[in-house]
Amino acid sequence: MAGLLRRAERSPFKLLLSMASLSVVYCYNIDLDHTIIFHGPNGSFFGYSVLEHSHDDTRWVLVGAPKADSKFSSSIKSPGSIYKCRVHSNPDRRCTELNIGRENHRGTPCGKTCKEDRDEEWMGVSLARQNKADGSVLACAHRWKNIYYESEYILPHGFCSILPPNLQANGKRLIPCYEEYKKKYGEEHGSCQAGIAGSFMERLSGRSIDPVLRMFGQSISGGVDMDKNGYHDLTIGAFMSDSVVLLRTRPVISVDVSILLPASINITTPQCHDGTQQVNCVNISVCFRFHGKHVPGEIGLMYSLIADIAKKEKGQQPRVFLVSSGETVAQISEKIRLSHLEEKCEQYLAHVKRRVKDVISPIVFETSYSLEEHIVGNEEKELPALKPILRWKKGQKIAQRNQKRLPSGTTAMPTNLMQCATYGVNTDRLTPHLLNFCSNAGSTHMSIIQR
Ligand SMILES: [Ca+2]
Repeated sequence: MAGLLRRAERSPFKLLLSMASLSVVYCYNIDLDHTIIFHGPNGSFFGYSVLEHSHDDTRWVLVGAPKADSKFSSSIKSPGSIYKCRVHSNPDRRCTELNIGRENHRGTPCGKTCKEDRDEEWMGVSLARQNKADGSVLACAHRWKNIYYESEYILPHGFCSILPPNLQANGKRLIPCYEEYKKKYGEEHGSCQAGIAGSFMERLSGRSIDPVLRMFGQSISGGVDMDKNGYHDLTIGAFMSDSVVLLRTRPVISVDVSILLPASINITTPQCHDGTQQVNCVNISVCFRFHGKHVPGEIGLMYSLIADIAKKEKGQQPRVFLVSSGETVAQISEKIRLSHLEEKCEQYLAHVKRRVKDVISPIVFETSYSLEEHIVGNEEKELPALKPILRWKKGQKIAQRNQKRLPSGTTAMPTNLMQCATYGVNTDRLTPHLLNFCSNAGSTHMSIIQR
């Protein structure tokens, strides 16, 4: 631990980010390239506690600095303070001390047998909020003392303030361990003290956060969408370097891909010409669309269309070839740009090889894709839109094989090939087949059945 802290002092952010990257295993869509860092006074333990707060459409990072001086309590010795740091419209990442309406002299009455001593009270040792939007904030100082019986006893009751959601100075005071005329502690004292210093930490232990991260930034706060991109973000304190880091969450998008093929082709009259002779051919449409929350601008998608992938996977020659710039190829790679929910389709032509031996096994087209650039017009410099990532299901390839979109209630079987299906050839109802000897309507033909 000592070694860790020494390293932290030398290069606090590198260490913090390397630790944060450990947690990427769990939070794979946390962005580490556009961190927002707030700093506090040196040696103030700024970041000992942190809290994401939202009020009236404004987002704040609240930071406890329990060893700070307070400008609102200048005659008190380092009582600690709470800072508020605005997320938007704050290019300099400035934080200002919150006036929580405390007294500025020793011995202020706080009850019938209560006089407060705020010297080094550790205000900001813990911060918590009501679990709802626009909730109140609880800020505590566990070393606050009652000096009413000063000559006999000093009673370190601890003190909390309940701050209103608008963070104004008219909060409620709370001295949970104080009882009138009581000079000594009973058994219950331990638990009320724990409530002051430990409420936040108890809440933390319930979270499944990387233990290494917690060891470094003992404070962490989440659950609020700090940059309004539709996803909750994470704020981590690094009090040994008097800093707090806001890590934003990248949008997650899903891409819908459809590969559309005709219902069948009649091979008795080849429709295309390959330069030397007539060949059978098929038109293919590949359509793309993406959806996700709050993805402005356009995304670039790199994709490949592969013909007869099942044969290719077996190391065999494909039976159909895609036509690209006058050449026949087994695979085409291209790029497309899409905006949110906009569907774009590309048309391709494939030639069926002459004298195909295997006319039974299905012909499968596959499109694989990956995310390229994210283009946002009028880029906001302060909180730039984060590049989305593709939703990735465990064990799933980012690819789509041909399926036909059908009007609901219909079956996909082409009617003129029903008889072929009864031969038991077309068992895989989702893939097209090359078939022959389908004697339907008295003619022998070779077909691609599309399901
Ligand atoms: Ca967010």
